[in-house]
Amino acid sequence: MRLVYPASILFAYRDLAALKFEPRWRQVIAVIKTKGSAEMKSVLKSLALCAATFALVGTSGAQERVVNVYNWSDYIDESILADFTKETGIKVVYDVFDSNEILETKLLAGGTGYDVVVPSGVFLARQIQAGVFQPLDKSKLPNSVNMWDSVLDRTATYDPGHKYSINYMWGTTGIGYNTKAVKERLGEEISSWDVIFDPEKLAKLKDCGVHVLDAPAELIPAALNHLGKNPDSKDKDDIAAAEALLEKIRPNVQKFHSSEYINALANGDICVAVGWSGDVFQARDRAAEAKAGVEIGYAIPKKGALMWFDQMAIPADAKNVEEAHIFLNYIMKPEVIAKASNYVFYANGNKASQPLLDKEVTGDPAIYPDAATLEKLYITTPYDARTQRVVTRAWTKVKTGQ
Ligand code: N2P
Repeated sequence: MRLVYPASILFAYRDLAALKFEPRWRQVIAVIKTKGSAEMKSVLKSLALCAATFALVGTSGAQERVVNVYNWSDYIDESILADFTKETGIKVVYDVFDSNEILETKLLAGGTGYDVVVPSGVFLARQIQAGVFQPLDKSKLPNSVNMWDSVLDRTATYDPGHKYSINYMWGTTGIGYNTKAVKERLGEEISSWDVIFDPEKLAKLKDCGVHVLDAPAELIPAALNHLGKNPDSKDKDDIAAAEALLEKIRPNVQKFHSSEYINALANGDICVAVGWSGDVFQARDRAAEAKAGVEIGYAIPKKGALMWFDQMAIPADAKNVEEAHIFLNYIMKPEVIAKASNYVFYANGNKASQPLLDKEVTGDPAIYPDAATLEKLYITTPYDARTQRVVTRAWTKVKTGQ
């Protein structure tokens, strides 16, 4: 148990300790020790014991409370972290990643040092099976009442009963593009995956720069969907067909990377990126701020796109479990998560936050999909270990050609 003593007591102890070393007090103590009555000596002993106790408790009480958070890059308004510390006294050590695979490798190895991590639902599901997380103490999460049924129903596929996770944000995997550069080369804006998966079309964009997410669990389903197959297929022949299609596009892809495309799009360094909805909108925002004439669009292609859910969970070996719960509960405050969504342009799973969202966010069907958009979105389920090996091999071949 950690005791936090009021500052006044700690200061009194500090003054007492300082007095002890004053020459005058040293003399008094020496006199009591040699000539004092038994009663005086016992008072002195109690005082010394008191001081020692305060010294011990004082040190641990002054220890900083902390929560170590590992989240996706470009995924929060950092003033939220400062506000959290101001409100709770808990410092946030915030670290970022841009790939579920990287997070998963760390989680499976254990001892990450993180107290809160944010895998996508598909990955969370198999990490739960692997015993990577601890069950949430729901009594410490009263703000769960703010969550949205429609997202809870979907995320229950990955975490039944939401025993281990809360939703942070959700979004889609589509195509971000420089409207002018694409129009110049293709004569039209982007509305279909053909632009990516038809090598002839993609070749026309090669000169202005193409990035693709380094996310096999999202690109293989996108390729399967384009081929008219089930995007969630685990069939190895289907995966081989997706691999063959992806290999054909590689010569026109400048980079497989999952976060550089935001600035690259915004600066006009690339003209197309298979990317995540909110990230592309952040690129659009950065481009507008730079006022260099770059305009960015985002397409959820007409044949469909992946809808994913990023879930906050607490690793089984987290050290600051109490603080992690306080953090999760804070994130579920409507005004906090609304601030986050307004900043990163991703939808969240918090119903009570909706009246606080900017119109630009709620009114955009590429962020909060309307019924027609929702119809086009598909979800996926986890790969079993064997299929995962096939997918990992396929992806290495796609990226390296070997
Ligand atoms: C944030 C990207 C998170 C979406 N930059 C991927 N799940």
